Amino acid sequence: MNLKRVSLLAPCLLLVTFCTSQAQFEAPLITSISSRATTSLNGPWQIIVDPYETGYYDYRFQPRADGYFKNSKPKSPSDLIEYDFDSSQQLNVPGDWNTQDDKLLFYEGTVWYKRSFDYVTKPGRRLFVYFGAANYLADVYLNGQKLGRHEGGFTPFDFEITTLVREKNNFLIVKVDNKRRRDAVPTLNTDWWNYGGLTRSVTLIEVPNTFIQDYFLQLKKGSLDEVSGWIKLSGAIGKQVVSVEIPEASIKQTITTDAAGYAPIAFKAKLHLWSPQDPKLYEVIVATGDNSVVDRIGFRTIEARGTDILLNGKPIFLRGVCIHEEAPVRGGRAFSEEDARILLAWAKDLGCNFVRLAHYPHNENMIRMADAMGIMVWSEIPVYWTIMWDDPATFANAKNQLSEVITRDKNRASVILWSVANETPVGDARNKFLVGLIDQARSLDPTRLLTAANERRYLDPNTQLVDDPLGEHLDVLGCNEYVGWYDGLPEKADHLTWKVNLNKPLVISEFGGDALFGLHGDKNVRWTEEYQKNLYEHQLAMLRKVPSLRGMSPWILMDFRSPRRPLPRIQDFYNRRD
Ligand code: GCB
Repeated sequence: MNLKRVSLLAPCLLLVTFCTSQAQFEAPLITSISSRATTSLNGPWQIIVDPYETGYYDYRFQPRADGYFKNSKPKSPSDLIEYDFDSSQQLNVPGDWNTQDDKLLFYEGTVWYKRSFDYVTKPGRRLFVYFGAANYLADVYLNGQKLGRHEGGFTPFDFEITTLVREKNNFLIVKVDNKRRRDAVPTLNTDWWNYGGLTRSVTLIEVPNTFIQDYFLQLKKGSLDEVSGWIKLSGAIGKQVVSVEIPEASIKQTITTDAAGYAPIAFKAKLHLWSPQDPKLYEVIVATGDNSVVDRIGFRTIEARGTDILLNGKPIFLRGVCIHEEAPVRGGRAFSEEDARILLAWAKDLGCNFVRLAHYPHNENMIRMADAMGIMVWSEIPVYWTIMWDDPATFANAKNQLSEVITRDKNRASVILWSVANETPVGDARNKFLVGLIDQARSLDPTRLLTAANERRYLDPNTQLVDDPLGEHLDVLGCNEYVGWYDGLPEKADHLTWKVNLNKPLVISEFGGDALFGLHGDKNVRWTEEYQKNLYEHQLAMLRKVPSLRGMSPWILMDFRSPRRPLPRIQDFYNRRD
């Protein structure tokens, strides 16, 4: 080969490689997508179940250049192509695959999703594809080109596809893999169903070249009349003028960003405060050039002082219940506004002003519904049980999931607590890992309280001690206990005293016992409603005596599927602790 030609070609090849590298499609998260110009890609998608990942790896287990993401078709009858999306099965998006096809109930592995669309982007506009969530690992391709990869099953991600989209026959292909991994977040072992798939909406977002990518507008910590935060533009060329308007409160502020499109903002505002009794939301309009976002934001403060939790400066008690993201009525992963309305209405019927959304970020409908219904929320990431505390990649993953949920929900008044972990074993590596997450949460959101659901221990047979060293770094101490279920019989609660080593509010974030709906018997017989009722009576009598108790969320609002629960006729793969 002519070497001169090679050296001339090399920069061009590099340029081509650069132009089509994944980095150009990676995009910072766009927030408040419900008030953007969007096109839904929900509905039926073609799918290929691929347990051996044949569409990704060749027979030497090397990534294939001609994987399923190419959506190849035979060009002549002699061509060998061993897959075909268009004649394959369909599944609905959003939705887990497990409950849409009996064969997939226990499936853990790869499923390829494909959806075609036409799209005409107006000149001067940019286009993004936004995924509400994909459980767990998603590799995303448009028209055969890789856009990127996202890890984490419960948080949103997006890619910019402006340069790749064409007017006709775009094909968007996503490889979704829900294999559990020891180093993942969550890890191999949980107590919930590993629902796989494109479990939340997929949306195209069209915006002008310069647009409002994100903003943070909340009452400043401790202030009832000062809003403070920031605005972030994408695609800003030089300084830009941005306005923030709250028409109902006659507020209009104008600020100028720096050259990178960022501007801090602070202004005095006399606002009707958000609370469970009166969940007031204001229309807030953020605008720049020809782009505006109209959000509905509630304003309130949340603080911890001594053992009290203060909402708008006044002590509150969190009357809660835990909820898994399990769809009411139809089962499977919940995702819709209707699912959220039903679940939260049930919580309200029980007298709740608070819900713990266990054990991972729930869909945005849930949070927005809680805003509208006046229910305070504990939001959590799946740092659950036995994470690989020493692995920097695991930490980076957890930190990223935390950052994504905070980015998505930081303007929601209902969210009062970020929880960084559930029932994790005390130890140096774990403490360091979790303190790292707490620092990250505080740096992204200085307004909310930090918590975690910790375990407790026996100081002596009659004394429960809450003294997890993580407590020092938290604002609210969360604690799970199963006295009367995993820990003795219900009556055991009668002679237990609680000691807490820190002068901070305590929330009993889980307690309870299982019962099969409709199963009756003596109160000493496990799984009966009578056992469960008796357990709650003893629990409540005990908890009433805990001086720093400022909230509780029994386990759990609704039965949920779990592979850890095989007992025939009683559990049948459901955790029955509702
Ligand atoms: C717990 C866990 C929760 C389980 C529950 C149970 O402590 O935090 O995820 O589902 O107990 O039912 O055992």
